[in-house]
Amino acid sequence: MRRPRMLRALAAACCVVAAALLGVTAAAAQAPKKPPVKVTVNDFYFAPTAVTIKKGRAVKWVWSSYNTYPHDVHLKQGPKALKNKSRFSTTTTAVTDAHFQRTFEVPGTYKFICTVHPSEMKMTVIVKK
Ligand SMILES: [Cu+2]
Repeated sequence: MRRPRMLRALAAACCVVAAALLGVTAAAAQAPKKPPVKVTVNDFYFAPTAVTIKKGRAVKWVWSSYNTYPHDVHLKQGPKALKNKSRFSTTTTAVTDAHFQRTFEVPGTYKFICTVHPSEMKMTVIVKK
C-alpha cells in the first residue's frame, strides 16, 4: 500500500510543475511585446507629430528614403524623473537609411526636435503609466 501512495504523490508533484510551466507560458502569451511605434523623419517634419504610448513600449524613428537634407532626433525636454536624457537623442545627423529606437520606461511628456530644423521639426511622445 505504500507504493501507490508514493506514485500518487509523485504524480501530484509533476502536475504542480506542469502547471507552473503552463502558467509561465500563459503569462507570456497574455502580454506579447508590442512592436515599436514608427515615426518617419522627413524633409522637414516628423510623422506623426504626436504619439501616445504605455510605458515599456518603444518608438522607432525611421528616416525617409526621399530625404535630401540631414536630420536628427533630439530630446529637448523630458520628464523630471528621467535619468540619462542624452540616451534619447541621436549623436549624428542622417539624410536617409537611418533609424533610431528607444524604449520609454518613465511616464511623462517628451518633446523632440531636429536640431538642424528646430522651428519646423517638432514632435511629442506621451508615455502613460
Ligand atoms: Cu531636420
